[in-house]
Amino acid sequence: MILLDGNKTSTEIKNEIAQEVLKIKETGARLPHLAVIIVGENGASKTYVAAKEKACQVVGFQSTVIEYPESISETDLLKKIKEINENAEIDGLLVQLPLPKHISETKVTEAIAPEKDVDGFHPINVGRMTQNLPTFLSATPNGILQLIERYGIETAGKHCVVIGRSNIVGMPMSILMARKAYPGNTTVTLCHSQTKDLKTFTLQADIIIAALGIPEFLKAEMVKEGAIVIDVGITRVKSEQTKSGWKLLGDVKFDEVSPKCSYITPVPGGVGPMTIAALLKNTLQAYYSNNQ
Ligand code: BQF
Repeated sequence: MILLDGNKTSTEIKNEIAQEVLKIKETGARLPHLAVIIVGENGASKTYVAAKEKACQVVGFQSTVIEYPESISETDLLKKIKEINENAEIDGLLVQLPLPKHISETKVTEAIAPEKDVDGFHPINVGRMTQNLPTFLSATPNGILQLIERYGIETAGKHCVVIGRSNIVGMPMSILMARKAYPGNTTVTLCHSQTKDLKTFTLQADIIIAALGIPEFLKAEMVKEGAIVIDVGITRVKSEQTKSGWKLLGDVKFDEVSPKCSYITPVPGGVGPMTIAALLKNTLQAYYSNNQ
């Protein structure tokens, strides 16, 4: 069993980006700049935004975090997005999800200029992804592809079972793994909450991407010997073992599944850090494509 180390791989990617930033600095040009908007007091969201801000600092990007109270109106939020869209000094913009119920995530997503949409959530960018056109691949799927690529894992002709059909992970992942590309060229089965007898599918999988958001859902009896397992789950549960009082659980019962795997991602330290690295990659891509 080989551990797909997201901490190590994301550090490598961040080092490469930091090198690029040094080259940019030498030319005297302005630096890549990511703006993040966060609304309300969701603890997990705050952690994620802090991780993104820290990562920008590590590679030498400029970053701006804009915090609004839960009470901000949709109109005011959309106004701010428009202002950032028009700000030539900012390359990438993301609005941390989820948003409070009185704000439409669809309207917000569609308000972000597609060329600054480093999360790749705008319908234009999702459409471009499905057609294999240049775009921003959303951070989690992009991070997973990076991990597969950097470990040199063969994918062509394999059977990839994706569990979960969210707009953020399952749906794009299924499309990306079916693309005529590397990583890709797999035969994809997209399973979800209405799938009957899920186990018959997962047992046939060479690659399983678990993105359903149910902690420790995937058990050893559901996995074929030698399978590659990518765990996208990150549910925070209370724990007495950690200082913070929290621990992260994946969608995979790691202790029993990992001995059967050829490769598997841990949680934490697997897909999570790759998501952050992919966001930085997208921001650098936005910088280059909007700047020349
Ligand atoms: C790790 C996210 C669900 C909903 C919205 C490192 C992150 C997580 C885990 C992180 C995530 C998940 C992010 C680890 C960003 C990934 O060490 O395992 C980093 O910060 N993520 C997000 O911004 O929004 C989410 C998951």
